[in-house]
Amino acid sequence: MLQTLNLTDRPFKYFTQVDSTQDIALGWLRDGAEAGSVVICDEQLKGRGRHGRTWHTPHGVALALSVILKPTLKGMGQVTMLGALAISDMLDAIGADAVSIKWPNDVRLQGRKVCGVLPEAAWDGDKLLGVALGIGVNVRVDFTGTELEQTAISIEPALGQRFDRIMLIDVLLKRIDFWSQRLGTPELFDAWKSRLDTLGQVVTVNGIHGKAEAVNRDGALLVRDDAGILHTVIAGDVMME
Ligand code: BT5
Repeated sequence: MLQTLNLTDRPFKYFTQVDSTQDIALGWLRDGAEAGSVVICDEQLKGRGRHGRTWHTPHGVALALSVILKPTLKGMGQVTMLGALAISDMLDAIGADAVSIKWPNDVRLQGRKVCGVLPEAAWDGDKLLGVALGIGVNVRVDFTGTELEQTAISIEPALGQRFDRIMLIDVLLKRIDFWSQRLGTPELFDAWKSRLDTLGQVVTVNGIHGKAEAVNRDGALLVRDDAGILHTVIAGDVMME
């Protein structure tokens, strides 16, 4: 019941049901929303992931929000890292263990996806207006019998405890503010890198099979294939063995 949400320190829009918080946030950005503004909802009908995929957000059992950021062009490359880090910090704060980030944008709890991060930019010609950082977190989503049963997880069953979604949003927004002030810094990059569970693993990504050796400063994954050639992977879905 997010109706009781009281965010006095930032502009926000709240909806019980919306197609996607990203659409609202991108429209708001074009209408001049300030950095830190947030769109929150209880349910999404057309929640989206990357490449037009669907993000599952049933009523009242998840966090679905879009935070407006105004990064510099240099900081843009770290917005996904920022989202994944802030969520990881929130999970730490509520006592979760086995929290990790699967390159590039999945936050995992006990090896399963608990959260997805989707940054989308709004431009006016070649001028960057800002970024809508979409975040979906499973709080008590029941995946039983769905195609996500083996890969997804929710916070409450994992921790065996009930959590107030407003409290979670409050902690999360504070961590987003913290990392927003550090966009473009080695501190943010190092914190993100230290949480990756992908490095050192044998992976398949974009048809390349090999060892995930490192990430570069732009967040790209460096994979050495079985013939010894090093590939720089900018985007893709990693399968780990
Ligand atoms: C993501 O995409 O992980 C980004 C998800 C961002 C969602 C937020 S919610 C607030 C804001 N408004 C939006 O409309 N979106 C953002 P991707 O890496 O492409 O992963 C998508 C895939 O994750 C799907 O194809 C499913 O396999 C899986 N998936 C869908 N819903 C899930 C869920 N609730 N928990 C775990 N996995 C899920």
